[in-house]
Amino acid sequence: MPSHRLFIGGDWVHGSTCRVVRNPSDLEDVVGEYDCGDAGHVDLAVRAAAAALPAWSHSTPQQRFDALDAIGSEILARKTELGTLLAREEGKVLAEAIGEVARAGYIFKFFAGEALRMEGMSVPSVRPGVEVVTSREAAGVVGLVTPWNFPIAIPAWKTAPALACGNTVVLKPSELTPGCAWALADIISRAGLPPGVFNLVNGGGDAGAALVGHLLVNAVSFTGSSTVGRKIAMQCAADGKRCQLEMGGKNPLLVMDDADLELSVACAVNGAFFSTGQRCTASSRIIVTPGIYSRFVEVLASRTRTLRVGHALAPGTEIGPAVDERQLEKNRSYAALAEQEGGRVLAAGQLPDSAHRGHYFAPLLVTNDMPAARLNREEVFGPVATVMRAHDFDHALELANDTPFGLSAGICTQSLALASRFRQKAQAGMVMVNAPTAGVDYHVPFGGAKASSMGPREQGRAALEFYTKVKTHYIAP
Ligand code: UN1
Repeated sequence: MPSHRLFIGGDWVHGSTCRVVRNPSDLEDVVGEYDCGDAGHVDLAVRAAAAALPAWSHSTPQQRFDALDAIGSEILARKTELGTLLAREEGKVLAEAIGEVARAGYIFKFFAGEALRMEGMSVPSVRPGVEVVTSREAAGVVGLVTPWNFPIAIPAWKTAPALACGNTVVLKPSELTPGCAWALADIISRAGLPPGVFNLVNGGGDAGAALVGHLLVNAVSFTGSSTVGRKIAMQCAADGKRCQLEMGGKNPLLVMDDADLELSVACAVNGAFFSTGQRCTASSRIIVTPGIYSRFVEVLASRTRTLRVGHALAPGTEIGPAVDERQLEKNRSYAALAEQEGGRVLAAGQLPDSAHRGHYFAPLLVTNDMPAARLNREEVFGPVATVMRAHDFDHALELANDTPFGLSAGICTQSLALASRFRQKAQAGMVMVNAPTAGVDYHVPFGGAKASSMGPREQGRAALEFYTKVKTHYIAP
């Protein structure tokens, strides 16, 4: 099988090493071989992007619209094929994987339109006869560093606004999921963009660090761990680059006495366990008030036990494998904390018969009422959720906000008053009422409070704040 190359300056070029990706559902299926680049490849890609910037940043909005719209159409037309690739590569169950690919397609279509709407303002000047207007210009060469858990949607939601605003791009996706990024690059390579406008360098942390630290890169957008995100923030501050960071979450889902039982269980199962818990928006702390506690826990526990864990491509699978051995071990080490930290296992899912053949981990539901427990503070990134008992709404809110993170927060209640208080007081960038904490629209701002995010929001029109610079023009008669 020929290895898939890097895309630099409009050419497919060899990397320095090669990575064989295996399907985490069975460890046998070879998804593909992908070249990985090093700092030298990153340098070539950034230089190609810098050379392409003057022309692309002055291309017509129509040209950018046409390219992005065509990319979106192609992604949508191939959503089943690409969804299958995603499921094989990352282990996301097929229906969710196809949904993610469709999301990527719609993101390109949404940002195609934004290329036509890079609006400025006209403001009366304080000086007589002077006219003041603002316009938006491309931020420059942007470095995009993306994670494995949404291996096509996140590259799409950074690349599409970047290109729409006239930036040129170097994408460095996670080394665990180079296949989806490669497929996206392949589609982009056929969309008629000038060479160097979009570049792909698959690779590991060294390639990412080279990209972030490259002096010709003007802006860095990153989604991933807090540890790496903070290093990137420091590097960008030292270099004077703008940066946008989307990091972890420890998202609470509140279940109030008056909540609809079935709906709250569905929200908890979806938020905590779907996508194998591998979402920064996962509901990892489920906070429940006394009037519904025992009924809710009983139904949620029985649903947890019957979740179908298995091969991501098998019909009926609800929970796929962990992405790799490292994540599987991480899940296991947090599972071991359940009892060590004084909690109790409420329910565990069933492993499939073929569990030894993939990175499978059974969903785990644990009680732990201690806000200081590691299970209530640290992001697991696996299908592990704690159930916490709250005395009442105020206590539930206090527990919900007692975390360094602040990405997403949900409440299940039939009370408009409680929902409103929660929407006002939750320390989170996204608030969900009677909906899971995970699963967001593609055309509205995405991002968190506190340690979850830094810099301007992603997605929707808010993304333009990051990918453009404002210029103010004073025109005297
Ligand atoms: C979603 O919940 O629909 O890495 C998207 C993540 C987020 C994306 C979540 N950046 O999980």
